[in-house]
Amino acid sequence: MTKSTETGLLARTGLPRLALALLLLLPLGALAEGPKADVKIDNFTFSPNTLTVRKGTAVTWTNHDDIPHSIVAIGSSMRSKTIDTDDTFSYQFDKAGTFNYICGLHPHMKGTVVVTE
Ligand SMILES: [Cu+2]
Repeated sequence: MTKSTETGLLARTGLPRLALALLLLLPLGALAEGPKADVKIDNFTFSPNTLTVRKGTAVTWTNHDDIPHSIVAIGSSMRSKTIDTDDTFSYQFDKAGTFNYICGLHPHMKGTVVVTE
């Protein structure tokens, strides 16, 4: 008798605890994610061509062309591998400043990321 009562109590107290744990985990997960922004590569053009983001933003480039591209920053270490069709490259900007970049395969393709404090 006592055993089944205990099990019933556990079932009753266990569920709210699980719900509470999930509620606590969700905001933490959202914080870890941080802000995000996207740049499309389409028809040999970065869009938006100049992207302005807050410090800490992860920018993702997606290649919509049927030929590969890459992202090579001028004067900084950011450099992607070759981005094939429908592939992406992400980079988190942790410093404020203006980051000019080109496509490593087509250097006439130019873009800018402005990172604000
Ligand atoms: Cu290219």
